[in-house]
Amino acid sequence: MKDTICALATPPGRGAIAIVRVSGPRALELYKKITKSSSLPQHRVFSLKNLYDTEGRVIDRGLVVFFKSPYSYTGEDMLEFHVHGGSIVSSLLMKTLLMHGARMAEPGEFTKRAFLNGKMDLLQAEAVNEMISAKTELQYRKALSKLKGKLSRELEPVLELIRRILMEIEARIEFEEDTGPLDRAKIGMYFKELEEKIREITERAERGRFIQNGIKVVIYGKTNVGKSTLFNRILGEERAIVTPFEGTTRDILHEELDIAGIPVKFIDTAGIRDTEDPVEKIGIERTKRALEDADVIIYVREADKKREFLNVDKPVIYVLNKIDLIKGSLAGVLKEDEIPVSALTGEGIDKLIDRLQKEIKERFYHENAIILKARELAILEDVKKEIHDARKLFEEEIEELELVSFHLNEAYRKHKELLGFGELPEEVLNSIFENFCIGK
Ligand SMILES: Nc1nc2c(ncn2[C@@H]2O[C@H](COP(=O)(O)OP(=O)(O)OP(=O)(O)O)[C@@H](O)[C@H]2O)c(=O)[nH]1
Ligand SMILES: [Mg+2]
Repeated sequence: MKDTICALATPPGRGAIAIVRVSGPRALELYKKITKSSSLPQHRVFSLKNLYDTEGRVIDRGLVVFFKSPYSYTGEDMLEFHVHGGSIVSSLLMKTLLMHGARMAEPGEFTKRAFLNGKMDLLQAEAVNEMISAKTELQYRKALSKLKGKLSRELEPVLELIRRILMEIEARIEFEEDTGPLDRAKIGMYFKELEEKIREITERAERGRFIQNGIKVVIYGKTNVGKSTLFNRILGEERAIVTPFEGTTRDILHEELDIAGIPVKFIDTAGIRDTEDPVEKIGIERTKRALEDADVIIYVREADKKREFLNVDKPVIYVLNKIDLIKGSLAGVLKEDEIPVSALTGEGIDKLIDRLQKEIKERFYHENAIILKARELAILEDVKKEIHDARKLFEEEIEELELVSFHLNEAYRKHKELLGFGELPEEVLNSIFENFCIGK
């Protein structure tokens, strides 16, 4: 018989209510033991019960609800106890459940069982974790639509397209004499459609990576131009130390903001100058590394400092700072591509944020971005490669259509794996669920 598992589903510690969940074939038996009732609980109806420990002492009076298999989250018989919060009540209840033979659930084990029992596909199971871990509203929205199966539905047409080509080709392989000549134009069209679809999915998944992992905006420039002041101004708090002396910032500082739904990590760096100071030298090395890692660079300068040429293949936003010190017109000082600001007074900062928002929306955001895990992105790459190989062989008009069919079958199999169909090795499953919370 399968283990019956239990876990605290709410965060530990002080709180109004704690929820303990149970799932497995012995749920009903545990219900009877803990509530000391002989009658069966009604499916999905809360009842207020005394809950007893193994020595017959009341642990708490709490709400109990029973979900009958298969109409539960996991698809198994399930129980939920809603008891008083704090650490004692729920741990006594857990202890009692364990003494009655339940086992402590592993992280994500409830969701893993839901997946194994066909209550959701793998993408949906992962979406559960993504929803809980979401830090921005956009991450949450993406997780929600994945959970509702939208992503799975969008990925499925790829299978249909592969199937169509396979049907044409395999019919030729099997019944060569009975079928007419291969309709190359038609198959070519299917291939085009298929590759177009895969390309679209890959692009949306690439954008999804930014929504999930965020981007890095590095504030860069010479010493004393006001990088830390600007950093503080953008964050709206006195995070970095500012002094009138050159070489103030040594270590890299970072702080995250949500811009256009994307988690944006702003990074303040040590200003660039020639220095003999060993600590500052290390700081400057770190600045250079941060620059390599950046997704967007904000290059800050002040009027009497020249701009160095940045040979990078990423968006650079040029800022002229300390405009409050400039007497007379800006025209003589401001370069065409620069945004004039005063980090000290706040002047021009809204323009800088607007520009940043625009840049981020254009390069990193996608209305229909999809969020895939590294494992899934790798599978998608494989699918893409198999399809590419199949089309290439097909276009070379090779005699052995078996080879084309082989690659298409591989693509089909892998794409199914992406959707979580078929047998998945235990290690793969475990690696997917190990990052979940216990009790989910
Ligand atoms: N007037 C004026 N002063 C500013 C402005 N921005 C920064 N400062 C001043 O310039 C000096 C240096 O500012 P920081 O923000 O520490 O400069 P930084 O680029 O971080 O310097 P390092 O960390 O040494 O590279 C401080 O005295 C700031 O008050 C500004 O917009 N206007
Ligand atoms: Mg600084």
